[in-house]
Amino acid sequence: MQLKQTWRWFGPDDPVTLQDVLQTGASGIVTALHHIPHGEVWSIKEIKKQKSVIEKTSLTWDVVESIPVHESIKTQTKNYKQHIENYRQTLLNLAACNIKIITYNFMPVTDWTRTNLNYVMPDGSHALYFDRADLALFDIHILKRKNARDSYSDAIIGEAKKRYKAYSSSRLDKLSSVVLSGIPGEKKLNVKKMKQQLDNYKEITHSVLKEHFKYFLEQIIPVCEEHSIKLALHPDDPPFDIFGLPRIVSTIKDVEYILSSVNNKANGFCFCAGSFGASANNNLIEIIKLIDNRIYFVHLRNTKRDEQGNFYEADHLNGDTDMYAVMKEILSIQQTLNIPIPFRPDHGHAMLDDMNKKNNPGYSCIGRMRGLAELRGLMLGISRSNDWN
Ligand code: DNO
Repeated sequence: MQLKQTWRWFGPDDPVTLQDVLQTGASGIVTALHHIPHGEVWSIKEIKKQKSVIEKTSLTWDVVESIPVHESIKTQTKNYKQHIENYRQTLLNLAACNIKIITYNFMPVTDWTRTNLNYVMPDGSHALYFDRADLALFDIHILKRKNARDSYSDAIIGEAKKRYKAYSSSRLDKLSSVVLSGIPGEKKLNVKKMKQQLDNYKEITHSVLKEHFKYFLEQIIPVCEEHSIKLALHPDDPPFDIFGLPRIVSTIKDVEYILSSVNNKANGFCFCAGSFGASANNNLIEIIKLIDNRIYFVHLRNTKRDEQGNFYEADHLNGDTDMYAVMKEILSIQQTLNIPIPFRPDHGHAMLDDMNKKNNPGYSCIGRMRGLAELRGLMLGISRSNDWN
């Protein structure tokens, strides 16, 4: 059996329409109710509304990405118990609408973070890029985080200072807006708000955050078990601490801890090749083998790193990750199951006609469609040669 081909759609305002999605070859949709503020309950009415828009085509809403975890839950402050209760209610409402694969993450303050959304590739297409010196520049000179220098090597601090002097003010503004850009369609952070949020983490070490995460899981797992909901935890992107904040879903050790801390089938993962793959220390095949049949959703994306730990998002089959090996490993898990695991091409370059349109960064149509087409071919080739059709 093959994996199910899905596509992330940001809702009715997404420049890529559902009709476009049909032409990519995907048959499933991955989406969320982005208009609902973090922490509030998704009502059955709102869920059904989005679902019926999707089902007017032949597509189905297979995966939620994401129900955001409210910051108060991560820091266990203010009304976090109410927010956990709201989360449980949202899970129940989704289950009532028969949507049962839920992606989420536990990254403090920022979700995925990049420093350039238009890195020009040799073929002229645009990719997303993460550059440590640019991040340090933002952190030390724009955000002016206390003790920020402790997070970087002297070489990076020196480079950041040099660039801070050299960049024009519009380039500095652009850098801030990229670092703070967050999820399309959702509220953006600004420097002031980010500072306030960072303050809430003063006492929160890795082990405290792990305890808070475990507590959160313990509160929601019973609902998931009862309603056959599969939680698909997305790893940290990038998979290391940034802004002095603890990140706890970055390495194989983290994965091991999470799987065993609440050892329940509902506690599963979204295996994101791009996020784990951005660290040279991660062996993706070992991570896949460890999570095994608790992989409920898959993001396939490739990255190319340099020695400083900077990386750009490469073509799906052409980066540091051996996508053939990753696909083969996931497909072999698939053969032990009787329902297809959904996967989506994660990100894609802005290319060809994408470049004349407004796009959500990383989520243009043609670039992702190229990724999906390549991955689909790879999947078919592996399946056929192993008689796994
Ligand atoms: C980026 C995405 C992430 C992901 C969330 C999941 O493109 O992969 O933003 O959706 O982290 O909760």
